[in-house]
Amino acid sequence: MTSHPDPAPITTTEPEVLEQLVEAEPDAPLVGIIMGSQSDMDTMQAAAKVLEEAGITSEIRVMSAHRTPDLVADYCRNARVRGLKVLIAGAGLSAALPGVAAAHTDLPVIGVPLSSRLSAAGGLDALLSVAQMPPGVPVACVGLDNAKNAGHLALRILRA
Ligand code: RP5
Repeated sequence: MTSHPDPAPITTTEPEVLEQLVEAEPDAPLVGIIMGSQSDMDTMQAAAKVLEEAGITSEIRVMSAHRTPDLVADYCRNARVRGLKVLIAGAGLSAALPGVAAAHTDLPVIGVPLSSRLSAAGGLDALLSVAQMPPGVPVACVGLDNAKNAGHLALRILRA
């Protein structure tokens, strides 16, 4: 049997605590939406729209697991203490961003594989990169370019 190191301990936010947080800082973002390139923005904004329509504040940042790795690590390591509850991460090609985000935080990470113009296989490369995470470091992978579902899943997590 193969053994894997234990993942970081999981902590949960009670719904009442979430409500108190929203009441205390109504405009504080609860969801961080990150993406590997400015070219991902049009697709990823669908997640922010779903959240906005539900009255949930999000923030959007461009950062790349390959081009700006230190920025990604800093952002994800500080996400919980800044009050974020869920991260949504979109990337195309060798889409490392969602997995790297999950490596640096124990918040739930929703990955959005994106069909880049340079994809070798119509986005399948990104889909597999996001979905095929090693045991203990989960990423919830939605469908190709389906940032809208990432927004809906984030809402369900916040309301769980
Ligand atoms: C990925 O490479 C990005 O997430 C984007 O989907 C893709 C292409 O990036 P650009 O060349 O448009 O910046 O890292």
